[in-house]
Amino acid sequence: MKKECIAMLLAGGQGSRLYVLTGAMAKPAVPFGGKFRIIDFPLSNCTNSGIDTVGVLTQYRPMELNSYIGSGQPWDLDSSSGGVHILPPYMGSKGGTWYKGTANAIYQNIGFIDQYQPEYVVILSGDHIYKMDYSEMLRRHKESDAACTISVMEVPWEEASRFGIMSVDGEDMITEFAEKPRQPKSNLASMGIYVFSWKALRRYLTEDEADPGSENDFGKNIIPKMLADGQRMAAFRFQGYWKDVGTLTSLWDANMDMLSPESGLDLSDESWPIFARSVDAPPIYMGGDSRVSHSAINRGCDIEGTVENSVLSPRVTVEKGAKVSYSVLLPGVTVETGAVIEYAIIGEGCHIGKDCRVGGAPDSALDGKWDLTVLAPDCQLEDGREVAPGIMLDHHGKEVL
Ligand code: ADQ
Ligand code: ADP
Repeated sequence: MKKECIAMLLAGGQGSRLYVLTGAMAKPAVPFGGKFRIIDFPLSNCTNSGIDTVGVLTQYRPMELNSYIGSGQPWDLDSSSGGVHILPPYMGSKGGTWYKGTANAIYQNIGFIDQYQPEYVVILSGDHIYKMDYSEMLRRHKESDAACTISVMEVPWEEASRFGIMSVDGEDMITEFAEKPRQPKSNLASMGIYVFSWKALRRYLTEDEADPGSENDFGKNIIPKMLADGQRMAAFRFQGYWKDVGTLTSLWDANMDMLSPESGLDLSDESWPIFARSVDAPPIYMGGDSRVSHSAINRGCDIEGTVENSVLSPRVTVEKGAKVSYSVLLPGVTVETGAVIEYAIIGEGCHIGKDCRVGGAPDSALDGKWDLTVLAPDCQLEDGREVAPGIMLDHHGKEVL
């Protein structure tokens, strides 16, 4: 069946910079904001933008992601004429092969895309927190008669070398592009979100595969090649909140941003809902001595202690006299009596024993920069354990790094 536009969501990266949090699951499956997984954002954006056909390219530890996506019903992506399709790497007769770069992942799924004979393909990343109307980007693509449109935003100069960086002309058509340049010439950054005319992309993917020197990556190979060939490449300026949550600090930041409307990340906006597969759990219980402020608390939580400036996923228990502040607690964490958690990300199912001290306040000597404390899922801390700021523990409670 024919579709004007379909989306391909790259959800296969290892997410090694999230360390222990992605030991057992792909980055897009990591819980976010007490209620969501990271992948809820691009999937919901697709639905809200009127894209009803999405291929999700998985690779690294896909099980959790597969079962989370299921039939796609929470995002209204379970229609029989389109829907969400999980696309694992092709298993050849000699066993499985990993996708090489991001372009190779799409190349291996040309057959899937061709079924829909699309005019346009939107390429998305599985690790961004943002709300974007892809139909506006598609309009820009058509109006500028481009082969490729890249969504862009200005980033702080000191961060520019982490991104694809471009220069544009008076019409915002791209004139130069450099993937993660050491000496950035501008601070106009690629958000890694692309619209391609499928005919053009199909040809470039095929050519790129035939080049043994290529890393088969969009940013390193496909975009520079198209530009060098004089293809029309448009920039689409995005206004709004966007964060690549590929690092622990950025993941923590985005969770905190959710608590402050000034950040621009508003998840209560009914015109652009972010859908999630919700958990069945009893209502939140807050005991007589509980104190909760400036926090997001999800279902099934049982709070007897103090919670400030924190995000609590489902089924978190904070016992009497325990205190949690500036932290993100993933599902099923228990914090026993007298324990204190500050500036930390606590993995799923962790158990924090009585009177433990985990993390600490920012050191003013570090000029407002501090290291988060991070616990791997299922880590059990014995009573009274101290875990200093900036320490990461694996699921045995041993220090990592
Ligand atoms: P990076 O952030 O480095 O740069 P990249 O590692 O290419 O992005 O990953 C993009 C997405 O694809 C991620 O969601 C990742 O999980 C997924 N992915 C990676 N390899 C994959 C594979 N083989 N199969 C399936 N999925 C895979 C890109 C651009 C930059 C831009 C930034 C913005 O290259 O130009 O500035 O995104 O974040
Ligand atoms: P990070 O940069 O935090 O490691 P990414 O998700 O951006 O995380 O992935 C980094 C790179 O690792 C990607 O280019 C991806 O292709 C590669 N990669 C992902 N999974 C594997 C794997 N299982 N084996 C080898 N490389 C992988």
